[in-house]
Amino acid sequence: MEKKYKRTLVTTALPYANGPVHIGHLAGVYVPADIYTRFLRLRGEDVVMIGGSDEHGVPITIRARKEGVTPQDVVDRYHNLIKDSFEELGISFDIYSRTTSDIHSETASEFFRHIYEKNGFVEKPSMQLYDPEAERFVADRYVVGECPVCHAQGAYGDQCEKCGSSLNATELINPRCAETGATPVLKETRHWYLPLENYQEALEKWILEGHKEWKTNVYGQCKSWLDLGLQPRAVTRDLDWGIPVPVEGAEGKVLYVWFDAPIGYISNTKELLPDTWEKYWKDPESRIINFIGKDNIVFHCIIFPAMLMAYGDGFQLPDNVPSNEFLNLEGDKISTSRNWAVWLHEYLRDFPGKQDVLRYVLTANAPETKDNDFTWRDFQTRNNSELVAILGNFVNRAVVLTHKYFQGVVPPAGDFQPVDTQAFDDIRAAEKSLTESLETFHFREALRQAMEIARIGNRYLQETEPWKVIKTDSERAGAILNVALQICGNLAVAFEPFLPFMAAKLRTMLSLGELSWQSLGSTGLVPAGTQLGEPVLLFEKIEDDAIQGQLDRLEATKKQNLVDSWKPEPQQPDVPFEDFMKMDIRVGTVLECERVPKADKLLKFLIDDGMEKRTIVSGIAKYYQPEDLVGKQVCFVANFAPRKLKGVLSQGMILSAMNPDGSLVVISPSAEVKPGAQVK
Ligand code: B3M
Ligand code: ZN
Repeated sequence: MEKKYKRTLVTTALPYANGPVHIGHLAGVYVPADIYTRFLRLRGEDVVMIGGSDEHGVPITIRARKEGVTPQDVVDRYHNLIKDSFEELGISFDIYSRTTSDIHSETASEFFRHIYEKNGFVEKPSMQLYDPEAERFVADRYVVGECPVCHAQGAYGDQCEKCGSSLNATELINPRCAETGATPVLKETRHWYLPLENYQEALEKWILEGHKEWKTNVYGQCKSWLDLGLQPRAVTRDLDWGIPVPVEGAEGKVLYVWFDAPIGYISNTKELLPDTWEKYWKDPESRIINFIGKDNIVFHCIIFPAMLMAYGDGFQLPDNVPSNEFLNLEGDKISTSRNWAVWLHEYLRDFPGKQDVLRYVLTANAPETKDNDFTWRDFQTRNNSELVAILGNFVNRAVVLTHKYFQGVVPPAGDFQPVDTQAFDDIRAAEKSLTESLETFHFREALRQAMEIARIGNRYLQETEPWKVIKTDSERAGAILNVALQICGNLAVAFEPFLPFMAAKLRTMLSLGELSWQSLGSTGLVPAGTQLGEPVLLFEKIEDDAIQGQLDRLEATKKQNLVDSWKPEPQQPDVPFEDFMKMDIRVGTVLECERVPKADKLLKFLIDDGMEKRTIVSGIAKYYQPEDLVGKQVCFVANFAPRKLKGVLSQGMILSAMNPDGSLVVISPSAEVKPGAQVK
């Protein structure tokens, strides 16, 4: 339900500090949250935007063990990298903190203790895998073994990466502890559970009846969880990295990362606003909006709200939890472990000064209602034919012409002619749906409407042709440019949430002061007589070689992944020795070698086989220059029935070995032998 509100708390999911952030994170959470927050600020609303790194949990310790460093080293490195790159992209957090801060561990501990003291948890024994060698409990992720589904070796206790099945560590065949190699045993442990079933009714009422306006993916996921019936959820773990469980008899136990992380929103608000944080969380006239990824929906819509209810004390539940679908990259799922991603810090290095281009492309192509694909070609096209050709071009024409004809001084407005009125009517229509789209978290559509204002500007100049009018009627030409500059002023407002770097440049060019969203549609944003700044280009064309560089890097990653994940094919069934003896494999010397016309894979060999000469065609043209093979000795199957390949009769087959990427290497004897020698 839309509610009247006085202030808004915007939170963004806390990224794990176990790696840099990539375009998937940006498109799903941070860019939309930033657009929304900037929009509210521009409207003059009271809004704070809260972010931070999630520094606990198994992903951090896995990374640390892999690299042989401490978890603290890992989170220090990535927290700073993530924080700096967000800032450079213009994600305008009021605070970006971290869950290893003192204020966070105090807040999270107090949160747990308060619920504990209200008897809000249930303490229960359970059986868990234990590493007898290291003498500690092991998380599912730390147990490896044979996948019970596809029988691949090296499946993790929580998931098989080969077939994608999600698993329980107890299902693995031949399980071993990843760290010590010991066979894990089941051992009794005790944990505290939040009895979610006690909140089932309240959650149903709040979401299913009260928040039908949430995005269908969010509402749908909540509904299916609720329909299944909620179960108690463990909120503590036997681990050594995390916030110690702050009650007696809990040695060696820490808070479950999904218990502590969302409390990070509260601690970070406290850190930002030590005196006034409570009104953002507890005043019914405040609104809380959680921007999250779709894999975090249940935690934000079911578990965290249940925690807040359990705590009580006036904590409000979120008003909306906007969540996008996933962004893919060049047709493939983004994956940190396969390095299949565009990393923000690398983008900023490779495309300096082009923060807005990424923000634009990720918004124009945002996976709002379905998974979407990021491609470098689309990135280039959107820059060159939209940002440069439509937005940049319009602003440039208006400002350059004003400099050319009026020394950069904004000429007076004339009496409006129908074409002028029409332009402003069109802008007001675009502005209306722009505002509505922003209010309802439809950022793609909002951006389209902002871009529509630039299109209106281009159409206006096309129709009014001030470069012609100036020859006969300089007053009217001035009035036309006045309108064009007012459209530029509108663009500076409309684009500020989306492309803040461009908007700042444009404001300087137009000598505009503080802007407000309410001035959108205005015909007097840039007063007559204003001296404009020097014209600067808002966007530059992106050339093919910059794009090719990115595509080459991805290609190299793909190859590397094939090599890394390569395993020998399983062995073929046994065959009798006589079958092998039927194959007549021999060594021959290459006398001639050339490409087969119109067949880009094939090479044609003339081979000295010790008897006569024979012709053999082989599909290795991609991997060899024909002249490099002349004089080499090769092995070939001599007794295949001859067959025609692209019109050439091939009398045998040259043997080669295949690399993980599919490339072929010809097999040669390790010392020279007589042509015709048999291979046995
Ligand atoms: N760190 C999961 C993620 O990065 C988790 C979000 C926490 S939000 C409180 O997707
Ligand atoms: Zn499997």
